[in-house]
Amino acid sequence: MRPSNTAHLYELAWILPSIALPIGMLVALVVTAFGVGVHVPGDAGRVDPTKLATTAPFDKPGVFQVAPGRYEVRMVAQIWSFTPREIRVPAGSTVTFIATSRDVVHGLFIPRTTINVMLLPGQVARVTARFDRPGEYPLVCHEYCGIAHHTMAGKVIVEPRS
Ligand SMILES: [Cu+2]
Repeated sequence: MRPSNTAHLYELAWILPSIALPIGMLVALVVTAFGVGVHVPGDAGRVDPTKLATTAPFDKPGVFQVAPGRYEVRMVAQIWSFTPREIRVPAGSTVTFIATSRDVVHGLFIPRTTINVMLLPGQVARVTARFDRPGEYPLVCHEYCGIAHHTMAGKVIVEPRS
């Protein structure tokens, strides 16, 4: 083989992965966005974090049934707790969390679901998950928010359908 042919092969060996890698990344992006349903939280609005006590829907935090099998959790995070701390829904419910932070950056993470967002003061996060399996789901802050960050947690209790 002449040296020029070898150089040609080396060039091809470099070009092919450089085409395959971005295609692979694009496929991974499309699968996570449309197949698995992982999204960047949308801009669900802004609020004044110093006036949450008088700003709807955060003036009445809690769990609200909005339709049969559909619930809305209006949640406020603050050092070092979530309000509400405990959420009870029947199995098979679709739950939308509308959440924000009163003070510093917190996180809202529920393992084994698609709920995983940062809660920024003044920024409203809106995320939805379906809870099919009965059981207790921990609800944790996964953004370091100060000395008692590790105690900041709550739970979602999914009750079996009667
Ligand atoms: Cu926190």
